[in-house]
Amino acid sequence: MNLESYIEYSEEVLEGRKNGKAIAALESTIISHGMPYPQNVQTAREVEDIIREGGAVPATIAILNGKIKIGLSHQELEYLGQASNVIKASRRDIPYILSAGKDGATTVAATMILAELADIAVFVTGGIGGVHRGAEKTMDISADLEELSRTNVAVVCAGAKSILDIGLTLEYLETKGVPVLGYQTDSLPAFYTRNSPYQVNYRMESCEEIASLLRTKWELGLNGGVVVANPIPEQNALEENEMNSIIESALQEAEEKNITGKEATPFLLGKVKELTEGKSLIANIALVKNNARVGAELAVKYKSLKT
Ligand code: PSU
Ligand code: MN
Repeated sequence: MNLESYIEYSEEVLEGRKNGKAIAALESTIISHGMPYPQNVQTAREVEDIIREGGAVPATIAILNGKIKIGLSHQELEYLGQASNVIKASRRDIPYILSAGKDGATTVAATMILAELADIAVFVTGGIGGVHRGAEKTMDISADLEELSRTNVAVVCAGAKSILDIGLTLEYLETKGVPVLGYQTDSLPAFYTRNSPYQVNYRMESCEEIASLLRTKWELGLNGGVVVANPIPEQNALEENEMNSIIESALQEAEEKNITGKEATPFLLGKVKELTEGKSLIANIALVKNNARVGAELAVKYKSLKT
């Protein structure tokens, strides 16, 4: 198998690896399908800087021209932020995009796969996909959950959005044996808000504790990911009742327009942004940055345990 022929590392990642630094992965669907230009590119750059300030090396992951990119240059990031023909890439899309020489922006699922290939254990994002509301009829369950069940990467996120059925998402993760950890919280955060009606499995006070759990899990051969749920900062959180009614109307419109499959999540995110008049975008940016702080620290702590 000639795995390396599929992968291109950025200079920064190669250099960091040579110097024994911790690396934190970042996804790219959030750039191409999750936020508008130019805020997407600016946020991606600022998030990378936060990872650097935290002592780790950022590796934004995407597929460009049929090559797996572990770390993007400024030009590549700029391209990804503006291009309109980038495919939202989950597990099932990777072979097509690589063999056809196309561009793909990786979801949580695909970023986990490629991070593991590149031996990166910690990955920072905004929110994970999950079981959609009404999934008992539509069977819309994000491939992110399956990936969490099998791929050895910790995903630092702000919980799951209430465009999803958070309760069913937790049930699914339980069935699949995925630990859901709360970073300094008992309640599972719901992305725009710090709390949901659901509890995390285990509250963790520090990144040391989380790093130790990761090492234990993987040393035992208990394959699969871990959800590290980090609540949005208080000052950036949105109002719960307002968000609930906005999400209800976004879901209703998606149903009326019969938006399904991979289009569902980007449509819902776009609608929420429209209906909050951009407030959701500001919150989204703040929570990703907050996750980058925790992710960098976790990457550094995990690396120091392993060596
Ligand atoms: N949830 C968010 N923001 C996002 C996504 C999910 O709050 O940007 C993106 C992530 O890339 C995630 C993907 O992996 O959407 C899930 O898509 P789907 O529901 O189609 O699996
Ligand atoms: Mn889906």
